[in-house]
Amino acid sequence: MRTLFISDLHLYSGRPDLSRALLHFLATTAKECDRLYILGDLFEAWIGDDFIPDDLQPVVTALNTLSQSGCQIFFQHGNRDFLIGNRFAELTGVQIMGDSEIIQLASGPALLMHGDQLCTDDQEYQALRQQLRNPQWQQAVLTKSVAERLEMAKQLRMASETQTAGKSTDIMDVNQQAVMDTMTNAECNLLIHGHTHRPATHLLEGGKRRIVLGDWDKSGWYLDASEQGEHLIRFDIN
Ligand code: LP5
Repeated sequence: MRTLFISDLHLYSGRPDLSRALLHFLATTAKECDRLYILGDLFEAWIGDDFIPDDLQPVVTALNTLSQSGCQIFFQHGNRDFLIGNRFAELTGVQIMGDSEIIQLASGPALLMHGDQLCTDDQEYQALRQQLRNPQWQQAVLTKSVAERLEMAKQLRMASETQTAGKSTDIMDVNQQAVMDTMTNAECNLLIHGHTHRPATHLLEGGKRRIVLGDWDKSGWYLDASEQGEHLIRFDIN
């Protein structure tokens, strides 16, 4: 069985090259796999399934085509697209997973997360996350007009850009103790996540491994998992 993982594509109208790269990836590499896991931040900012920008429609169609062809596609929310919901799932054929899920790979169980939950030193972010992930808050937000939600997303992005510029890179990385505790509680020796945009394979104490997916920018990244092991692959976006 071949399983692929991607995350942090941050698709939006300003980067049509990233959408093109994903369409190519879905029609070629992903077409050959059995399962595709998207571990969050597929989109730069998702304000609700009732607003799908025209230039992102081909992505929706391509996901649907791939899932119809027999590849199972799974999606985990990221900190940019936590409002993706059931309508998106229906349109694309993707299955929405929980924020922390264990799956079986040939090498054993693997814990999948977006990764933002593990940045526990970033207390301002964790406080914001609690609010943004609150179901009552989300329901109230989704009753607002598209224009209001676009404005809220803009304000949030501006606040985040200002704040992250003043934070140390250590604070914005995962907390090592949180990683070890989370893996131990899940009884998994392999953790796969994105969010930090620091692609790498980390060998940890006790034979544990943490694989970090890369964001798509000048390069794209995917993890290829099969009976031959797990391989983090980089490719040129163009
Ligand atoms: O996203 P990134 O990688 O730049 O930074 C993240 C953390 N920031 C976020 C915020 C997102 O970028 C905002 C995304 C908005 C898109 C979806 C909106 C849909 C809902 C709204 C309307 C429908 O996740 C950043 C982390 C960083 O990762 C590293 O882990 O540090 O966290 C912050 O910067 C949080 C700040 O420290 C605290 C921000 C306080 C914000 C106050 C809100 C003001 C405006 C409110 C308007 C609703």
